[in-house]
Amino acid sequence: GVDLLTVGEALVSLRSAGPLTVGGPLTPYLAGAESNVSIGVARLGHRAAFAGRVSADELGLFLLRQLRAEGVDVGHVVRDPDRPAGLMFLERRTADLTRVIYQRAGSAGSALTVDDLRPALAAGTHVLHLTGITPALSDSARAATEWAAGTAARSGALVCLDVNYRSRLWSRDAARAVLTPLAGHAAVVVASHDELDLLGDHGADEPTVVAGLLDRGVSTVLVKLGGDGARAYTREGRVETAAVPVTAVDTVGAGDAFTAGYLSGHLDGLDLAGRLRRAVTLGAFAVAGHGDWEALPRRDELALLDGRQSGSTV
Ligand code: KDG
Repeated sequence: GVDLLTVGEALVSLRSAGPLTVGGPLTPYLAGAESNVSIGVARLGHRAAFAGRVSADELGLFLLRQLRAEGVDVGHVVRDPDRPAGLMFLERRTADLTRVIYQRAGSAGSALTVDDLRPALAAGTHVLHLTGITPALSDSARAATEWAAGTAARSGALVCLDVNYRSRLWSRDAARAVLTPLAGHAAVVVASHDELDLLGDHGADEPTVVAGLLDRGVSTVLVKLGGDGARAYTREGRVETAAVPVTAVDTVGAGDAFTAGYLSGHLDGLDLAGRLRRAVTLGAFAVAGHGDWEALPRRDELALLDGRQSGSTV
């Protein structure tokens, strides 16, 4: 077994440094919220695995190579000879506005099935991490996500669900109809403030949604507040943490880093304040560097941003 298993679609992301132009550079990276979390956790020394379906061509191999290089176990990834890799274009239109274009309909990752996940779940994991992206990809991917959440929860694993609402994949109403019941399998639910009403009644406020989740057996609800830090709710009450102050250069992947930090803290047996502290620390690393996950710390770097002066040399 492993410490953490994530399930989802790993994507080839093609990033431009400026507006898309003929002959301009597009640089390939590995992206995907769930694989980002597996890398964040693996960099901190935990045993992390990623399961899903990738294309059998060079692009699928590219994804597997990056994951292996980061120490993520990909032994249960299914190679699909008939479907292409999911693509994501990130067009840096202005310094702080990046446009996203997906080309993932009909991709290998979106064809995920329950059977694809049986070996990874049977191998065992302490933590299963899922996001609300995967069930938006196809009916079979939704069924696979629901099956994995239920199976892992029944086996005693800690199930973590990050809402990760993607408006380019489904409507808020469609997301709410799937994610509200799915959250009932999770012990940890992660959302940004504006995603909370996808976990309860339309328009419900934060206290109402949180109370509903805690009633349905969720033990911890984490609300990400970006530069304002995060709030955590449990049956014992509410804990808040400020963000670690850094110069943000790229916010993509910050939420995944936050979740990776929280789950690493869980695996290390930290208390709630310690888990939150690690979550905001990884979020800070993610926004302070370019790329979805490239800037995430190794364990010996966790204290690098503590008490930092701007422009300091270490
Ligand atoms: O969290 C970062 C993700 O948004 C990115 O890696 C791509 O998974 C992705 C998605 O579906 O948007």
